[in-house]
Amino acid sequence: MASLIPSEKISIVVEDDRTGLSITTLKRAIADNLFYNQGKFPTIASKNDYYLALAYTVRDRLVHHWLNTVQTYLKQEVKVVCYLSAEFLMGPHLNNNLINLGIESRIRQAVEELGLDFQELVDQEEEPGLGNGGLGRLAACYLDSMATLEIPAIGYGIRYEFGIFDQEIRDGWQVEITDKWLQYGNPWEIARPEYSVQVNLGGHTETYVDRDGNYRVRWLPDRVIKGIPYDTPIVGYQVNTANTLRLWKAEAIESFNFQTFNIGNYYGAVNEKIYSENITKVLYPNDEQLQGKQLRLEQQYFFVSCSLQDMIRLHLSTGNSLDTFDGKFAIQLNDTHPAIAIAELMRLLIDERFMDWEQAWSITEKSFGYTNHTLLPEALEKWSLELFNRLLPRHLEIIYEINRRFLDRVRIKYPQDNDKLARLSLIDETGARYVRMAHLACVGSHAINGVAELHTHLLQQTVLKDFYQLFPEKFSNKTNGVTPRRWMVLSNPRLTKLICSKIGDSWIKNLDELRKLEQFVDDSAFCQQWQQIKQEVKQDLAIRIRQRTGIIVNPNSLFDIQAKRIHEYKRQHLNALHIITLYNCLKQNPNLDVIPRTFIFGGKAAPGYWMAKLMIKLINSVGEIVNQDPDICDRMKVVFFPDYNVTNAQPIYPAADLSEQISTAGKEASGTGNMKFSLNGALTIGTLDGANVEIREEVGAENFFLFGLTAAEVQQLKTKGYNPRDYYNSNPQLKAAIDLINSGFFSHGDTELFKPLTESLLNYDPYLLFADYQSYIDCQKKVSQAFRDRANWTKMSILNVARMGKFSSDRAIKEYCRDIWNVAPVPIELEDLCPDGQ
Ligand code: T68
Repeated sequence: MASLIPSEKISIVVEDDRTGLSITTLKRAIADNLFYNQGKFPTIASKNDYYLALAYTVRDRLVHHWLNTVQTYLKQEVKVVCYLSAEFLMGPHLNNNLINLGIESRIRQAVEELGLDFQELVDQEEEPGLGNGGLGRLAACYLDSMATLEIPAIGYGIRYEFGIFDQEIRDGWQVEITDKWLQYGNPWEIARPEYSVQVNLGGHTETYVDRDGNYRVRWLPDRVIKGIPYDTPIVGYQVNTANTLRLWKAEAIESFNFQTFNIGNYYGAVNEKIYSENITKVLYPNDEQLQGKQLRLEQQYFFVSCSLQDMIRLHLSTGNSLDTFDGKFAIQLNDTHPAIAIAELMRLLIDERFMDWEQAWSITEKSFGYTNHTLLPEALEKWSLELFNRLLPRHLEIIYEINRRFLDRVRIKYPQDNDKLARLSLIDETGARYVRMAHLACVGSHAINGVAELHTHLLQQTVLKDFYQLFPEKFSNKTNGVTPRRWMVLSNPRLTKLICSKIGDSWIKNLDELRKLEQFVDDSAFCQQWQQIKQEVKQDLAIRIRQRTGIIVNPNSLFDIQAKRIHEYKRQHLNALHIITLYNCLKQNPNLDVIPRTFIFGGKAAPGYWMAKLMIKLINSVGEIVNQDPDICDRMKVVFFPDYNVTNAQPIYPAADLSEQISTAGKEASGTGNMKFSLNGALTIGTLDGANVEIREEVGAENFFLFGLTAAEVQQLKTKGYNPRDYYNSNPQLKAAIDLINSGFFSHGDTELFKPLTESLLNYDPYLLFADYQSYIDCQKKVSQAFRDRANWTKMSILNVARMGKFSSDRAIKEYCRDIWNVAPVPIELEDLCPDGQ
C-alpha cells in the first residue's frame, strides 16, 4: 500500500527543548516533561515522577540518533546482526545512556540546579531483570559493544512482564518476590503495534497440490497469538549509532473472541486472552527442571517466529527477494533456547514463500551461528516428541526431513557405523524419544562456538565430539568479554578518573590501552591513589551492607567476594568450608595473628533448586554465629548481600580485594564476573576453569592465586573412582568443619537441617569439594600472606587491571564480526536537526 503521508511536504522542526543540551534548556525540558508527561505540579510530584521526567528528557536526546540509525541501515541495505536471545539482562538504562551519550555531567548539573538529588532519581529506576545470569548479561554487553563499534544489530527477545524474582532473606532463607518492573511504566521502550505479527500453535498439517502441480504442506493451527514488538534504543559510546532491542509481547488476536462471546461464553473468551498473554508473562529461572515445560517451548517458538517474520518483512520492504536473505542477516543463536529458529526459517521459506528445500536449506545454514554456553549434561535442551508434535507439528516434520538428509550424508562418510548415527541424530532414541536442540543448532548453523578456550576445547572433545569430527571447520572459540562502559566507567567512576588522568580516555573504547598503566606500578604516588580509591569504594560498600543487612564490616579488612548464581558447581559451599576452617583455627588459637576478612556473598538460587537454597541458609547460619562471636573480635565477618542483580553488582565489583572463581574445573563455561572483578582491581583465587585460564595467562601466574585439580585431573579421578569419605577421614581440618555443621552448632542445635548437604558431600560430592579442599585452604593462606604486604598487593592489583584488555566485549564482538557474521561497521551521519541553542 502506498504511503498516505506526503512526506516531502512535511518538515520536522525538532524543538530545542527536545535536543538542546544547555543547562537552561535541560532544566526547562525536565520541568516540561514533569508537567506534560507525568501530569504533575512540582509540588506534588514523587521521586519517581521526577525520575520519569528525567528519563524522557534523556530519551528525547537520543531519538534522532536512533531514527537516523534505522534509516541509514534501511537506505544502505546493510547486513544486520540479529542476536536471538531468550534473555537480555540490561541493567538500568538511565546512567548508561548518559555515559554513552556523553551528557552525564550536564544532566547532573541541571538536576541539581532544580534542587533535586541526582543519585536519588537514578536509584528510582527498576532494572529490567529479563535474564538469569551470565548468558543474559553477555547478550547485554554484546549489544553495547555492537552499538559502540557501529555494527548494525538488532537484539530480539521476550518482553517478560515479570523478570527474575527479587530476593529477600528471611531467617537466613531465600524468599522469592515477584518482580514488577513495569508497574510504574517503562520510559525506555516504544511499542510498535503496527509491526505486530501472528504466531501459530498446535493443530495439524495437511498436504495439498498447488496450481503448478507441486506437493505442498499447510499447517492448520488450533491457536493463533499476536506478537507486539517493543523497541528500546541501545546507544553506542561516543558514536551516533543507536541500535534496537526489540522484545515481543504476546496478546490475544482480538481483545475478545467474538464467536465465543456471542454465544454467551464471556468467561471463556476472556480466558483465551489470559491464555495467550501467559506466553510472555514470566521468565523461567534457570536450573529449575525446565524439561517438558510446555510454556517454555511456547515462549521459545513465539519469540523466534516473531523475530524471523520481522526480518523477512524488513528484507522485503526494501524491495529485495528472499534469495539474498543470508547476505543481509547474520542470525546468532544465544544457546539453544532460540534453536527452533532453524526449523521455523525453513517453514517460512518453504511453506509460506514456496521456496524449494535445497535453496531454503542453503540460506538457513548460511544465516545461522550457534553459541554454546554449557557442558552440564542436565542443561542440554531436549523436548519430547509428544510435546513437540502437539505444539509444533509442522516443525517436527521439518526436523525429521533435516535429520533424514543429514544422516544420509553421515552414512556416506561413516558406512555401517550405527552407533555414530544414533549419537548424531537430531532425535534421541535411547529411551523415551526427544528432539535434541543442540544437534539441530549444529546441523543448521555454519558456525558453532564455545565461550572460552577451555570450554571450546572440551565441547569438541565431549558433548559435540561427533559434530566436531564431522565438520571441524564450523567450530571456533569466542572468549567472552564485558563492556568497560558499564563495568568500569559507570560502576567505578573514581578509578576511571584516576586512570584517565594518567593515560587519557581512549582505553574506554580500546581496552588494550590499559597496558599503559604498567609504567606506573612503581610510582608510589599513583599506587597510593590506587589504594585510596579501593579504600573509598570499600567504605561505600560497607555502608550499603549496613543498610541492607545491619551488619557492620571493617573497610580495612580483606573484602573476599563471591557473587554469582548459587549452584553446587560454583561451590559457594567450598567457600563456606574455608570460613568454618578459619573460624575453628581462631577458636583454637584465639591470639592467632590473622588478616581480618569480610566474606561477602551475593546470588540467587533457582526457586526449585533445594540444595542451592540450603547453601544460602548455610552461609547465613555461619554468619550468624561468626559475626557475633566475641572471640573473633571482628577478625571475620560473613555477609550475604540480598538481591544480587545488575544494580547491586555495580558497587560490589569495585570493592573487592579478592574475587572467588572456584568452580570445579571443566564446569564453568567461561564466567564473566571473573572479568569484572579483575578489571576493577581484585585479585582472583580460582581454578583452571572457563576464562580463568585465560585471565591468568594475561595477568601473569604471579598475580593470580591458583588452586585445585585441572579439568583432566577431575576426569581421571572420576574415572578411577572418587571417594569423598577418604578425604574426610584423612583430613582433620575438613572433618572438623563438616562435623561442626552436623553437630547443629550453626543451626540452633538442629542436627538435621544441613544433613542433605553434608550427606551429599560425604557420599557423592559430584563437584569434588573434598578433593580440592586442602589446596583451597593452602591457597587462601597465601592470599592472606600476600595481603599483609599492601604495597605489593596494590602492584598486583594495578597489573591485573593493566592486563585485562583482552576481556572487553569489543574484542569479542570484533571476532564474531570477522569470523562468523561477515559484517562491517556502518558509521551514522546525523543531519543537524537543531544546533544546540543556548
Ligand atoms: C552462562 N550460562 C555460563 N545460563 O554458565 C557462564 N541456562 O559460564 C558463561 O560465562 C555465561 O553463560 C556466558 O557465556 C548461563 O548463564 C543461563 O542463564 C541459562 C538460562 C536458561 C537456561 C539455561
